[in-house]
Amino acid sequence: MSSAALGIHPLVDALADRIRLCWQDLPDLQPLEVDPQLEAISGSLDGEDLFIRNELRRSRGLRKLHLETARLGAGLQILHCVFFPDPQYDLPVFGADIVAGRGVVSAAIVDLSPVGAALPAGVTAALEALPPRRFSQERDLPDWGTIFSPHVRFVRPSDSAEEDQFVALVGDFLGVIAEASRTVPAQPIDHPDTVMRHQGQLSYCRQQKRNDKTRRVLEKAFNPAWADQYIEQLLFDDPLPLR
Ligand code: BLA
Repeated sequence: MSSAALGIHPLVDALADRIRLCWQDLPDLQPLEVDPQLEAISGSLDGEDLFIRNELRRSRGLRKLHLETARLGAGLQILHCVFFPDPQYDLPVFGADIVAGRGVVSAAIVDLSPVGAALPAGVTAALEALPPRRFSQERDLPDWGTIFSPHVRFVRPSDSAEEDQFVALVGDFLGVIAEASRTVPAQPIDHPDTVMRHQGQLSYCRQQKRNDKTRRVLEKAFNPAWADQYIEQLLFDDPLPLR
């Protein structure tokens, strides 16, 4: 069956394809095991079926590449993607989230988020050199959104041209992190900068877990204990302790 027939919003589909394509550009791309119970999940919410698919990889400097696509009945589609850096590398967190309902995308967000005081200088320079991309409707960040960089884009794409722009924008950001991860040196595990980036990533995960909207969907579709475990272990798991 086609994606349209399955009720997948074309933006969710196009963006998932673009992200999978960009994975191929990452240095030393490797598989990362997904708990078989979490690879394809079914639940139900308000009498509608919920399907979730999880794909994981890792690559040089990035401890976990996660792409989640979810569909709830005919009404709600979600794309969630986070690349978590290995704290030994001076790399930002890549994050993207799209929430679409009944043919309309209500939220489309993408960022390269710092895990230190600011983004690495090379990443900032690369972001500043990107082509301008305009959207007619910008959205305000929630109060937990202090983790995002000054380059974050949070928009409601108003038509298919703006949806295409958003896919291109995500491609731009993925190109920046791919290039940075090819060239960034590894630092020792006990280096003060590694320790700081580890702390920064813990804080990124802590703030993301304050997004009640994600939790509410998962709690209603499954149950609070399941949602909690899913958020803690798959969506925003903490980086391993530095011994
Ligand atoms: C918003 N996220 C939302 C919304 C829903 C979800 C229903 C509200 C839509 C809206 O405000 O229009 C739901 N998102 C989910 C679910 C998953 C998910 C169930 O990812 C399951 C995996 N969220 C992220 C990441 C970012 C993110 C990585 O997971 C950013 C990099 C951002 N989502 C984000 C933001 C909002 C949002 C900023 C708006 C929150 C608000 O306005 O309060």
